[in-house]
Formats: sequence, C-alpha cells, structure tokens
Amino acid sequence: MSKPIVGVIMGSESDLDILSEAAKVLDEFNVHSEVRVISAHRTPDVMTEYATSAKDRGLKVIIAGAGGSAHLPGMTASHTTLPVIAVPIKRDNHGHESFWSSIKMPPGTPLATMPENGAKNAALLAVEILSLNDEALSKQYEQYRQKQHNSVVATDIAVQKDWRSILKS
Ligand code: RP5
Repeated sequence: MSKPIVGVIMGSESDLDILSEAAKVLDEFNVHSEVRVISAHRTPDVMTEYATSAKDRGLKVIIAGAGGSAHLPGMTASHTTLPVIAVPIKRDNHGHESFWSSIKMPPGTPLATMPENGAKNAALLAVEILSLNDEALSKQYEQYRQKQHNSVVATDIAVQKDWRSILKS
C-alpha cells in the first residue's frame, strides 16, 4: 500500500463528522490520506512531532480542523513548510472564533483558511495542489469540475422550463 500524502488532522474526535468529509473526498480521488486526532492544547508535543516530521514522512499537504481557540491549524503551519489548509469548525453554540483564529495568521506563515466547516473544499484544494505534479489526478479533477458544470447547466434548463413544479417537489 502507498504511503499517505495528505494528513487530515483535527483537534478532537468531536470534529470527525466534519473532517471525515475531507477524507471521503480524497478517497473519491484515490488520494491516500491519514486521519488523526491531534490537539494543540491537549497533546501539543504530538502536534509538534507530527508537523515537524510530516514532510520527511512523505506528506504533501495537511488539512487541519479545529474549533474554539483553534490553534492546531496555525501552529501546524508554523512547524512545517508544507501547505496547510485550515477548516474552522463552527457549531450552533459557537461564535466565529475558530475562523478568525485561522485567518489572522501573521505575514510569513501562510494558512489557507476555508469557510467554516468547509472540509470538502479543503480536500478539493489539496487535490488541486497535488494535481500540479500528477497528470492523472489533474485529468480526474478536470472531469470532476466538468461534471459539476454539466449538472448546473442541466438544472438551469429544468428551472427555465418549469421552476414551479421543481419548487413543489
Ligand atoms: C477544539 O475544541 C476541538 O477542535 C473541538 O472543535 C473543540 C471541542 O473539543 P472537545 O471538547 O469536543 O474535545 O480544540
């Protein structure tokens, strides 16, 4: 079995429902990922070891999700030169603290911050990055985008024809 090239990490098991969406998308593209629970606050030593060794272990991109103070994405980015994509976790009882914590990185340490709970786009951005050096993956991704395009065009035609019956169904 090939080695994982994307790390999907999250601050808590309670984030798994969101972050698993990223892993599922990567599976669809046959991109080998590893999924881990690593907390910046509860296991800071594990986070440091994970981020500092990630490149040598063969990872190419890291997707990091966390809620609350959300230090995991930013601190992971600080410990590696790999591209790190943040997924701010937003629950109904949360404010937007996780998003702001992720998007406000200081100049010099980039963190590609997705919308709140945007795990699917995080995986697609990872696929775009990996596609730069993988022709087969690039083709697969172009097909994915074309399929999405065709689906919207088909919906548009149906809506133009009879939007009232679509609304009822
Ligand atoms: C963050 O605190 C985690 O990423 C999670 O989103 C949030 C709550 O964690 P639990 O108390 O559910 O473990 O560090």
